[in-house]
Amino acid sequence: MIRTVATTPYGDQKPGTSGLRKKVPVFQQENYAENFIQSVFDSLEGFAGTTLVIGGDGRYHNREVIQIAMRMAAANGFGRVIVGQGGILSTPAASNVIRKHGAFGGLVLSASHNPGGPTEDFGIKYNIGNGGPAPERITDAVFARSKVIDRYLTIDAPDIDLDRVGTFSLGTTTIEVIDPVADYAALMETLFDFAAIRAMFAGGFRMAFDAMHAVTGPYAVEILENRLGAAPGTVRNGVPLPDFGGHHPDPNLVHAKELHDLMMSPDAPDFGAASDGDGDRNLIIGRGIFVTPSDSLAMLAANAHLAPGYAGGLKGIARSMPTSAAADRVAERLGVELYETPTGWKFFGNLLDAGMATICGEESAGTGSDHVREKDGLWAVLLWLNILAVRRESMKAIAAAYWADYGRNYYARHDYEAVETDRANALMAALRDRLAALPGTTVQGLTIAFADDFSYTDPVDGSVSRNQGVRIGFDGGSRIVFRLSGTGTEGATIRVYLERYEADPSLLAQETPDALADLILAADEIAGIGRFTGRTGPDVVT
Ligand code: G16
Repeated sequence: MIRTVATTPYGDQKPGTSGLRKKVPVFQQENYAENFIQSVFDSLEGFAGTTLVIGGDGRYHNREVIQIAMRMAAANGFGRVIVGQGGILSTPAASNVIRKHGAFGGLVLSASHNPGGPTEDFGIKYNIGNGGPAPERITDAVFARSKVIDRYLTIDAPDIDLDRVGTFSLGTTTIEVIDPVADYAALMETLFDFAAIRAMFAGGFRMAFDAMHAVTGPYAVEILENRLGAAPGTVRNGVPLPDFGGHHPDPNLVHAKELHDLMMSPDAPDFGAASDGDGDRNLIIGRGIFVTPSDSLAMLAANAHLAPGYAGGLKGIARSMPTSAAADRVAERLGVELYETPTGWKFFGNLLDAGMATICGEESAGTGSDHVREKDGLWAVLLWLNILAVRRESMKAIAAAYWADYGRNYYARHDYEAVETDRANALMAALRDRLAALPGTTVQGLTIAFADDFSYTDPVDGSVSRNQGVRIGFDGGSRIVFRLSGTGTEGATIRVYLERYEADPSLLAQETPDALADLILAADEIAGIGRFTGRTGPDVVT
């Protein structure tokens, strides 16, 4: 029986870089999740009788919200809901299921790389029919609706058994509980040379994959160990846990330190990788070498033709603005267009749909292609494995050859986390005020060539996104970018992105902090980070 339930709005349901992310107790407030989900449905048109995909990364509160969402989808008139067994679907797998099954859209329940647990983070994101995150015109409409919402629709029915694959009913709506891994693994087999990778593992190639007790565990075990023959135990921390084992499921050098230390040890495996809470990010480490996400994007783009799915070449490459310019040189060499977008995977969707780009990437450990409309952690790992299997060289050798050929973009991101929002806003406002005066001035011996606030005009639909981050460019190609994160749930996170291009062959093997030393000092001098935040250094360096 469909029921209309009266509710009152919350004022804080503005989707950020990637959906609505809040602490679990916020989501546990009366009707909080219901309000947001109904606001999503109220912002969509023409979905009666169509299919909605629902899945999440298995974090704390996932199962509860999935039951709520299924009931509301049924009450709002969806004809079919496809949900992953156990409530699980990695973000790229959800994107694939939406596309493969011709769904109207999907709800992805995740706070990605943020920690999980009763007092940690939860999130809800709506993806459209192309499988990608909703564009701003929809997320703006959702926020507007959430501010005035006065009722939601649900249905009185017992919980669906999410642990059993099968078909169930909620009122007149069909609920299909599917194996979350099968469709995704099948897609990967179409893109990569599984036989070559299998032969490499059979030849003694060793790998460590850290699933961080998050959603990629079952995917990685099935693909790497079962289908590709990697040794049992290759996948570590492979059982998804609601609190990710108490860890932060962010595959960077801070939170995947164990993997990093292993890969730098004398007995390191040949290849190391990790993925995040919802499986869309990746960390790539070769024996004795860490490759930044920006470099990984460039190296993957330069070698993608070695994988069957990309043998025909790339249509274009897209990267987010703060991502290093390494991929730009690959695009130039390939004679294809390079697109620079604001931070947020949603900005790649139009380019991919229009066939203008094949490979996309972000400094925040996200890489992907036109096979889905989300970034895809395991995809990046498999493309690397495919390249290694064909080239039969170590990652270290591949990276060194790449830098010798293209030059190296030394790169780091410094994060100042949980800064008081007012202070962070004041820092950015002061910086924006000074933009016009900066060009031509010298800081730490570096001359500022340009200073602006990044604005993006989507080449497909003409939509404009302003204030996407302050860029300070120096003579010689070095760059500092300042922006506030759109994914945090506590105060503000100031991100400072530092980049220096080096083509001198004798300077390609420096330690990154040394190569960036003058830029790090310049960043503080230009933005007054210490003065505004009272901090003496960043909380996280990636
Ligand atoms: C999300 C977005 C990414 C973005 C990242 C960081 O990733 O999908 O496109 O690069 O957030 O954003 P911010 O710098 O605003 O925190 P994820 O993996 O959290 O979904």
